[in-house]
Amino acid sequence: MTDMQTRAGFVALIGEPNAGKSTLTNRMVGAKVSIVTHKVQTTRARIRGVALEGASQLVFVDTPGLFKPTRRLDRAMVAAAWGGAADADVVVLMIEANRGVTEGVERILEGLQDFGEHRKIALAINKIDRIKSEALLALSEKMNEAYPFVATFMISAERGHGVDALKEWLAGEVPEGPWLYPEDQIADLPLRMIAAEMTREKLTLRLHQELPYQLTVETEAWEERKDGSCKIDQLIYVMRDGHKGIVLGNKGETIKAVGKAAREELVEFLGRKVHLFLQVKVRPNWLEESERYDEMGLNFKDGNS
Ligand SMILES: Nc1nc2c(ncn2[C@@H]2O[C@H](COP(=O)(O)OP(=O)(O)OP(=O)(O)O)[C@@H](O)[C@H]2O)c(=O)[nH]1
Ligand SMILES: [Mg+2]
Repeated sequence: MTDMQTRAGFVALIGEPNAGKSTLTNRMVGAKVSIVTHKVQTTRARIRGVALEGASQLVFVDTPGLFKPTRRLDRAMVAAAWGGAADADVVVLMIEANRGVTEGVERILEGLQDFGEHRKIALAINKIDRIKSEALLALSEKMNEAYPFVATFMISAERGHGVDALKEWLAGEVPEGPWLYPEDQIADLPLRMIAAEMTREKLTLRLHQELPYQLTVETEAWEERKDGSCKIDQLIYVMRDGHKGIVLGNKGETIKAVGKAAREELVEFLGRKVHLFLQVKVRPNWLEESERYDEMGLNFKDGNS
């Protein structure tokens, strides 16, 4: 038997916030490497998840949603998303079937005009479980009139419909060459960052309105213990005293519940016992501190207006 020619490359997933990019990344990888919530702007930096398909290694680059930025953080997120697309071998634009061609999608299509020539850009219409097939065909036609996508896929990242076909296609599109990561690696993100993200996901799910957008989580210390468990200390930065009170909750019950949920997920991810300690700090100006961006995996200067 002859050895199969291996292939490997980067596949960037771009799209509006909430399109399902992180859900698709996790499904492709077969594990939760990127956090998911029903709220917009969940992902803040590029998250790499690694998947195998036949002889191809696909490095999925989950990116922050593309939207009209106002704050420094927003601008840095949008820059990170376009940067991820620029570095990729294949770009997949994800849109939500049930929302159609929104203003946000139109803005992204405009962005692709400047950027797209000589690049492989495919379209994935996601959440097809939410729309009738006639409407889906019309949407696909409209999108392909607006931009010459090299291929179009109709998928449900959550339920898995159409995902295998997309994966197989991608496997043939990445360039020939050796694999970029060891066979058993599924993510390229420091563990301390993954751990911080898990806590941020639980906070985002539990806190209302603007609060999730005004906090950040950092892993301060990670201690491996002799009994095989690990002790993780994390800091939650908020902007105001009032926010600290909300994150703590009545008698500390909110932060307790967040800690419990995050710890359970960490145990599953790491496969061992975890002691997680959360502390809330008021830091009114954290959105303007470059160190915070380094911790998030973002470029502070990308946020310059
Ligand atoms: N019905 C349905 N919901 C989906 C599907 N895919 C994702 N979702 C939901 O859509 C919401 C957003 O999913 P995410 O994966 O966080 O979206 P995202 O594009 O990464 O969002 P940002 O990180 O904010 O840019 C979540 O509530 C998902 O469960 C799908 O195929 N069908
Ligand atoms: Mg996301």
